[in-house]
Amino acid sequence: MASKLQAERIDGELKASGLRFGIVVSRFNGFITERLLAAAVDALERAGAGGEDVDVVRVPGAFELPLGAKKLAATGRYDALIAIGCVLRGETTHYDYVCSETARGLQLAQMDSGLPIIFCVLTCDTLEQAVDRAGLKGGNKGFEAGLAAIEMAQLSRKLASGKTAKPKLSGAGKRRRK
Ligand code: INI
Repeated sequence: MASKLQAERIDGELKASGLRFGIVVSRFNGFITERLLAAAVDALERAGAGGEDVDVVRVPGAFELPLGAKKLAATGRYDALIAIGCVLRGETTHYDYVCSETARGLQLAQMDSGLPIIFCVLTCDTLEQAVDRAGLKGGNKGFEAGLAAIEMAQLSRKLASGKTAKPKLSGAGKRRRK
C-alpha cells in the first residue's frame, strides 16, 4: 500500500545573488586547477553572483588547501567555500598521503567551522584523466563544484533561519516535553 505521508522537501535553490563565496586553489598542476577555477566562477556568475562576491586565494599544493580553507572560514565573510586541486599519481606513495590528508583536512575544516566546503580536488592516475574532468570529455568538475557551493549555501541559510516549508507547530500540535 502506498504511504500517505507527505515528506517535507527542504532544498537549496541554485541562486547565488546575495551570497559570498571563497575559493581556495592549488597552484600545483595549475594547468588543470585554473580550468576548474574558471568553470567554478562561471557557475557562480551564471547563477547571479557578482565579481565582488567571489574571492580567490591561491596556495602551493593540495596539501595546503585545508589550512587555506580554514583561514577563509574563520573570517566569517562567506556562505560557502570551494577547494580546488589536482593530485596526480606518481611512482611513490606521496600521492596517497596528499590525497588522504587533503580530503581529511577539508572535511575537518568543514565540520569544525560549519561552513560548506566543496571538495573539488581531482585525484587521478594520469594527466589525461584530469584533463577529461577539467573540461574535455567528462564535463568540468569545477562547474559542478560551483553549483554544489550555491546549493549548500542556500540550504545552510534556510536551515539556520528555520524558514522551511512547513509552518511551525503551535498550541495543540506541539509535542509535549517528557
Ligand atoms: N600537490 C598537488 O596539488 N598535486 C600533486 O599531484 C602533488 N604531487 O604529486 O606531489 C602535490 N604535491 C605538493 C603538496 O600538495 C604540497 O604542496 C607540498 O608537499 C608542500 O607541503
